[in-house]
Amino acid sequence: MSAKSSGAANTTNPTVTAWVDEVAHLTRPERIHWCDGSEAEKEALTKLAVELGVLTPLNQTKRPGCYYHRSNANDVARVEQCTFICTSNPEDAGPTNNWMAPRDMYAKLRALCEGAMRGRTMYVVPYLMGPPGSPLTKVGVEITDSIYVVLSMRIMTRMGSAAYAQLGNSPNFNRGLHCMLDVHPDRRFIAHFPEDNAVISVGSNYGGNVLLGKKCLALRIGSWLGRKEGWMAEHMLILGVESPTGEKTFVAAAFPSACGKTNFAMLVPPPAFKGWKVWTIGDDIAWMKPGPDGKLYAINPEAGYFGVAPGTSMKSNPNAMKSIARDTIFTNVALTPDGDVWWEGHDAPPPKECLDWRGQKWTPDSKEKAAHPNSRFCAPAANNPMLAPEASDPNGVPISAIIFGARRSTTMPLVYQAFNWIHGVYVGATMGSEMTAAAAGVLGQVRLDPMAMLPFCGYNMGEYFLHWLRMRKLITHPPRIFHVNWFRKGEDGKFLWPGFGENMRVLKWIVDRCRGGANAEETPLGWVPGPNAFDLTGMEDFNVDDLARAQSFNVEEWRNEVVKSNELFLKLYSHLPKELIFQRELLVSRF
Ligand code: GTP
Ligand code: SPV
Ligand code: MN
Repeated sequence: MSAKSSGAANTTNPTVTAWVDEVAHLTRPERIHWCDGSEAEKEALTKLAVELGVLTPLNQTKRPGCYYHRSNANDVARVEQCTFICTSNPEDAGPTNNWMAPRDMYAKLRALCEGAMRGRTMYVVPYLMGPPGSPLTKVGVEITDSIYVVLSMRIMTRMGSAAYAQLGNSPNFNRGLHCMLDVHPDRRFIAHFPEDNAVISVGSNYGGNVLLGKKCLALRIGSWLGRKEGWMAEHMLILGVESPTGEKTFVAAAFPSACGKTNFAMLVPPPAFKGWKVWTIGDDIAWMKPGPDGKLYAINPEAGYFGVAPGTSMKSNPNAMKSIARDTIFTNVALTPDGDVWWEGHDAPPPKECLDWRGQKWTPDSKEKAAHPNSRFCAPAANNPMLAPEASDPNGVPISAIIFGARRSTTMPLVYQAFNWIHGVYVGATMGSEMTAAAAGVLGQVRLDPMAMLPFCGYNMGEYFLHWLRMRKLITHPPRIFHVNWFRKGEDGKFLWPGFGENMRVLKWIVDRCRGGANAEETPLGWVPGPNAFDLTGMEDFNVDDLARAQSFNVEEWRNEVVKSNELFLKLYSHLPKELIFQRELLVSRF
C-alpha cells in the first residue's frame, strides 16, 4: 500500500486493517486518514473543508461553529430506485425492495470504485450506533472520500476511538464504503449486503444515502440483524412525557420521512399543560428489545439530528431552533447577506435578497423556493435543551406506547387506539402516507408505507410483519398501539388540527390510556377519545365540533382504504401472515 497515513486512531483490529488495505488497493487514495473523533481533528478537518469550498463558515457571532453546505443540484434526497438489497436469494429481499445478486453488485461497484480516490484522501471513520456499553449498540466503520460525510458522521454518531474500544479484536462490525465518484445519478447506487454486514454507496453525497450509520446500518441492515437476533430496528422517534408529579412515560412513534418525527420528538406543551414536560430521546430511529421485566426497551442509536429545515421556527419547534444555534452544518438552505441561514417557514421574514440553495440570487418575488424543501440541518443532540437524561442509558427506556402516524389529507382521524397488538400490527402494516420531498418521487401521492419502513426494511416485508407478530410472544407487557394523523384537511384545504405543540393534547390522552385512565369509546376502527376525554383548554378557534370533524369516520373512504391495502397484501401474498388477513376481515365486518 503506497498511500500516506495520518490520524491518531489507527487500529490494530486485524479485520479492520485488512479491509482498509483492500479498499485502498481498489480505490488508490493518495492519503489515508484514520479518524479519532477528537476536537483537534474536527478543527483541522473543518478548516480543510472550508479551504476546499465544501463548507462555508456562517456568521460566527450569530451562529458559532456553524457551516453551510450546498449539494449538487441533482443530489438532494434519498433515491429509492438506486437503493438495493443484495441477498443470495431474491425472496429474502422481497417484492418491495430492489434486488441484485451480491456477486453482480460487487462486480459492478468494484468497477466503479477502481481508482476512484486517486489524488484524494480516504477517511476511515469508526463509529458507534448506540450508547457505549449497551447490549443493543453496534459498531460501524465507514470509509469515505467525502470530508462533508466525516464531519456529519461526527455529529450524527459517537465517532472515533470509542468505537474501536468497543470492537476490540472482533470482526463484528458494519463495513461501509462510500465513494462520491462524480456525484452523477447514472452512477448512483446504495447497495446493502446484509449477509456480509456491508454497505457500498456511490455517486451521491446526500445524508440519507451516505451517512451509512443512519438509514443503511440502523434500519436496513439493522432490521435484518434484529430479525435474526430478536430485536426491532424501527423508523421511530422516542420521547418521554413527564407529568407534573414527575411520572415519566416513554413513547415511540413511526411517521414516514418528513411527516413530523423531529417535531413530535421535541414537542413543547402548550401553556395550559402547566408542569408537563416532553423529553427527547431520539428523532428518527429506535432499536428496541424486550427487557428481563418483559417490557420493550428502546435506545436511540444516533447522537445528532439530521432534520428538515423548512417549517422549523421558534413557533413550530423551539427546541430544534435551540439545537441548531451552534455547531451545526446546514445543507441546501438559503444563505443571507449577513452570513446566516433562512428557509420557508422561518421566524424571520423573507430576506430582501439572499442566495438560494442553488447559489443563485433570490428575492421575495422569486417563483422558486429559497431553501430546497428537503434542505436539512445536522446538529448534535447535546444542543437540545430537552435532551432526556435517559438518552445515553445503555439499558434504554421502557416503551408504553407505539404510535403510527401518516400524512393524510382525508380519511384518517386525528387519533385512535388499536384493540390489541395484532390489530396494531395490522394498523401499522396498512399505513398509507402522502409522498414528501425527502425522497425522489411523485409528491403528494398516497402510497402504502407499512410502519414507515417501506424504504428501510432490509428484508421481505411479509417476514417483517411476521417478526412483529412473533415479538409479541417475547414481550409480556406490550406497548399499546395508536394511530394519529396531524394532516387531515377540511374542504377549504386548511388543516383541521393545529398540530405541533397542540399535539400534546393527543399525547396526553395516549399516555393516560397506557396508565389505565382516560375514557374511550369503541368504534369500528378502534378506541377513540370519549366526550371530554380531550382537554381543549386554551385552544384558540378550536372547539368540540372541530374536534369531531378531525375525528370523523367515513365508511366509504374506509372501504377504499381497505381496497388499497389489498394491493400490498397481494404483492406480499406468499409471505403474508394470515393474522393480517383475519384482521382485515374483522375490520370490514365491523363497518
Ligand atoms: P425525516 O427527518 O425525513 O424522517 O422527517 P420527520 O418525520 O422528522 O419530519 P419533521 O418533524 O422534520 O417534519 C416534516 C415537516 O412536517 C415539516 O415541514 C414540519 O413543519 C411539518 N410538520 C411537523 N409536525 C407537524 C404538525 O403537527 N402539523 C403540521 N401541519 N405539520 C407538521
Ligand atoms: C428520512 O428521509 O427519513 C430522513 C432523512 O430521516 S435521510 O437521512 O435522508 O434518510
Ligand atoms: Mn427519517
